[in-house]
Amino acid sequence: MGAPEATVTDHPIEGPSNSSSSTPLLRGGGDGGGGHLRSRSSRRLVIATISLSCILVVAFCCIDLLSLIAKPGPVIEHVNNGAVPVSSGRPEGVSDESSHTVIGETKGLPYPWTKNMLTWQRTGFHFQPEKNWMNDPNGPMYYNGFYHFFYQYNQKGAVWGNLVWGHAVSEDMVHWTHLPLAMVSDQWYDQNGVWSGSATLLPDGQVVMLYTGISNESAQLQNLAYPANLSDPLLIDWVKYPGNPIIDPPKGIDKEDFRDPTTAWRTSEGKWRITIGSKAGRTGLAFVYETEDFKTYRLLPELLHSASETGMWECIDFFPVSINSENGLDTSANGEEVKHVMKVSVQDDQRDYYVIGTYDEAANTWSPDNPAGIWIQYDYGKFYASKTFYDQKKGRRILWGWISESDSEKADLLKGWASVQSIPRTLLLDQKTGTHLLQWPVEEIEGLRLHGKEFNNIKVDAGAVIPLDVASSSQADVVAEFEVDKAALAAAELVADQEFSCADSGGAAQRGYLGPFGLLVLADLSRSEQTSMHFYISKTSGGNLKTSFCTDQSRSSEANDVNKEIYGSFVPVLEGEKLSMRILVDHSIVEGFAQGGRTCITSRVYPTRAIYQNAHIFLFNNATNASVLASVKMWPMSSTTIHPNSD
Ligand code: DQQ
Repeated sequence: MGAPEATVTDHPIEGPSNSSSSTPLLRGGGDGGGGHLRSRSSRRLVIATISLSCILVVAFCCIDLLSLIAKPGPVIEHVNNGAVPVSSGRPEGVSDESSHTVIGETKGLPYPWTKNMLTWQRTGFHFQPEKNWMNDPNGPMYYNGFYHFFYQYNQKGAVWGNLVWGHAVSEDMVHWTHLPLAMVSDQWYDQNGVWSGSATLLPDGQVVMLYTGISNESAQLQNLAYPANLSDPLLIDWVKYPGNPIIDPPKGIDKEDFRDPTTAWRTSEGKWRITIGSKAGRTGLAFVYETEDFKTYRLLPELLHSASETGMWECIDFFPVSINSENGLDTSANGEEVKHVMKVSVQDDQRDYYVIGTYDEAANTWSPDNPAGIWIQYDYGKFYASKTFYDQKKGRRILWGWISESDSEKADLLKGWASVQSIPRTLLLDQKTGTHLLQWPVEEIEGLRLHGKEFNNIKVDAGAVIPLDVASSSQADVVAEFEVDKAALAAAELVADQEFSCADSGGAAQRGYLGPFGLLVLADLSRSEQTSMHFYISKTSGGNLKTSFCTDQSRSSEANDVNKEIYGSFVPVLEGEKLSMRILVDHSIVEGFAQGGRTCITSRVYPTRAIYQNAHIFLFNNATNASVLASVKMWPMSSTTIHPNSD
């Protein structure tokens, strides 16, 4: 590891330049469930610009659907910097899978992308199908020596539609072999799409897959599938249960608002429960069904949870985390040393929110620990429809998330693919804060690190930008720590900003007393293009210092038809902790993890110049009064091996 070779320039960062054989399942049974709503909770949820706050107002009581719809609800504030959402063609009434904001396309000025530029955008170590459109992760699991990954896939093109289940296997979640499609639309109940679902491993080794089928009449119906041959470790062939569908939408619920069954958890009585997302009016709902054989289900009278004014809940995830161990927990774990996490994917804003809480199995309800019900985003950038699974091989819980594009659909068609999956992340309760989860790239990814470089204790003066002497950083794993000058921190109490929000800030170009400072990645040498990952320290009205972790995409590309938002959020920094970030750069995707993964941001950026050998990394400090001491480790990353489907 060499000493830093650093060049200091004294000009601050400028603002944007422009700106059927079957495996038997447990006992057979009769008809599927049905039923009606009885208990409801009314909640007041306030989602502030960056972190989402849910204020629970009251009372569970027996009321009907209509009164539920009439309840007051939360306010969701959208931040899109005035840009215009553009649809990728998904029909009305269901979520717009690519509700990204693009700029120039709406002005009829598509950017003249070259083949060279578009080719560079494809990732080196993130999971992608060989071509075409992908969205949600489905049914991830570890089974008989292989990690299985299924995903929403359009085999007919690089736009949303015609959804079936793609399938790939891996021994390490890094190197993948693509397999034939696991499930296609071949039944009346999934004729219009094989939508998202989850896997459950039964104690006797059987595998249960539950998914939503879109019927010939556009109804969202829940279905059961299972491997045709359990002794095939690749689980190539899947069988749809002849008694499908197993669950219809409940009475009073729109047939297009009922989807995405979760992994099942086992109750103390030995029954299994799943939750399914829905909505009534603007109230997001989590229905719970109980089953003994996965063929017949009973709708439980209580909702697991609900929140007014949140709209449709997609891809709910519900799982336990340990309060005192570093190990992940099987989905059925419960007890005094366990907390339960509820994650909902809010269709309206295409973001994933979680809350840590307590599950009362007897009452079949879950409630947030914090009475104010603070909802936190898994990721403050592009990260949606995520799903966890318990990896019994290594005793950990793994999170996968869909990272959509934020360029134009035209560009996606040109490059022939759209969407990436996040690097799988190990998920743990942050025992220090108790309020956050820690997300961290699976350790296997470190096997891709090539010869690294280390830069220790580099003083970055206020206003300085320092290039790091590393080879091209199109594929890199970067770990950085920052210490802010103590005198400046003390003096800041007098002058620092009252309130700060990444999205409303000037990004990396802002000049504040204590920031921003951090890293610029995917930057060409003249920094005509750059993407920041930075910290900004501000003073709250109570007089405390508050740290935000942000990314600034406003100068990430010369192209005019890509998203250039500034994202980010507050990150808790505890007494004695240094500020730390880890960044995975992989061509058009940049994943950032602050303070061990308490706050995460994923960006999709599409540089036109800072590509191939012209992608560099800089340290920067745009504070007006504070210097920072930075230490950086950086590894170029090799590419994963992807074996094509040889079918
Ligand atoms: N995507 C799937 C749905 C799910 C949505 C369809 C979330 O099952 O609700 O592709 O992205």
